[in-house]
Amino acid sequence: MLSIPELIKKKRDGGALSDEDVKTFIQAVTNKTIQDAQIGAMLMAIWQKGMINSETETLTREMMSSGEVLSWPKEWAGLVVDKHSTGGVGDKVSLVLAPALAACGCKVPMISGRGLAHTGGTLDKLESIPGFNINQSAAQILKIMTSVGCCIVGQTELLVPADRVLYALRDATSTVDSLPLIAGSIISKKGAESLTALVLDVKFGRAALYKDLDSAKELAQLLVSVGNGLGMRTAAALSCMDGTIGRCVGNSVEVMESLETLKGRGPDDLMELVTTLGGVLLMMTGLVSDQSEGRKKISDAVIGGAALSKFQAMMEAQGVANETARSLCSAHKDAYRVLRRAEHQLELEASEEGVVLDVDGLVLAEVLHKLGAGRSKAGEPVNHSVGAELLVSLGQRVKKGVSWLRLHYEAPAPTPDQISRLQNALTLGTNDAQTQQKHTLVKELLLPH
Ligand code: IUR
Repeated sequence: MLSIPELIKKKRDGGALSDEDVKTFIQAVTNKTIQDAQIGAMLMAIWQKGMINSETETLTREMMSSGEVLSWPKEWAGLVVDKHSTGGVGDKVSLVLAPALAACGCKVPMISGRGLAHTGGTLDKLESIPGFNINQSAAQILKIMTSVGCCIVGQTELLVPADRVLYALRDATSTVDSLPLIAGSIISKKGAESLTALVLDVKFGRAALYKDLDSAKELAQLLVSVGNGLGMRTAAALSCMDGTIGRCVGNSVEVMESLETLKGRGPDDLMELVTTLGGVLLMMTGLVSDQSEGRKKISDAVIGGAALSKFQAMMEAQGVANETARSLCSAHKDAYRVLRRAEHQLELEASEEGVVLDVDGLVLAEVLHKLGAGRSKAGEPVNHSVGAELLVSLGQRVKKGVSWLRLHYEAPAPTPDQISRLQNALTLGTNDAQTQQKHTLVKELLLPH
């Protein structure tokens, strides 16, 4: 058996790790017999030299079985589903889709992640709700799945522990955008959920990890192949991530927008992703006969309030006080007072009159990350109240001086340079014709045969 330094050297020099090598590395990560510096070195070697498909599959299997693999009552056969995204800006799809799928009769044991690089993480968003506990044991997950039908939890010491360690260190070592590491991370969590069907939202564009459609497609194909290899029916959507999904970016403000969506007042782009991805999953379970029936069923669950009831029940089952959960889900205008609001707000104004042609989601995400919405060291806390709300829509004509962005911040305050970067994230033009055609985010679906 090779030692850890020998394994790092083998990968660093471009060799393919054997099944035994991968097992040795993942076991050392899980048992904490390896130094963080050695893990970082191996991650960088994998980032630089890549992995052949069979190595990636072994990595994924070993990560999956580094902890418990969940099992379900046999009556749920065919109904256990999930979706996972490669990371976006303002990407709150999981918060709406998990309860919507549960309302349609599916079981959704979603193991999510924290923010990675500039992208937001579902777990960080949920933790802005006072009391929400993302750490749940396998027995508690089964209980919540039985009573509610969905839960959103994190990796723990017992559940995909290898991903918990690698995920945090990838963020800290700039090794997030590696095909085998992404596949290992996402598919190991989904494998541990013992799913019937999985849909992946693979992002491309300015604010995505992979900017061009071709590289994103390569990632989507790898994820689909590793997912199918682990026995899940796996599909993928390629969706554009140039701007923001919806109007809110940041942890607390995204929870508010998710709740607005669950109350039937969601933005079109978010609803497009929720209904498309959900429609594919419902079709894969056989609960509906085609995608359009699936989309309609998901949309009805969101618009009609059934998904909101599931979200409320999920919050209560995951530790949120009944009164808090009820208040967040009520129609009352003060519903969101239980979420902490940042001490300071700053509205940025349009510097000229024009039509909104573009908002750069990457710039927004990077500035918010620096203001505390994301972390630059593993384990660092995030400031849930930091965020931004877009006050204009694409194609809207705005007058000079109109507020287009509301920034929520505490310490540190935005620097003049950050404010000017934000101002430059807005592109105004004179030509409405350029924005006349309605954009759809999902460009391509890779469906199982
Ligand atoms: N989500 C994950 O769980 N893991 C990853 O590597 C990415 C998104 I990128």
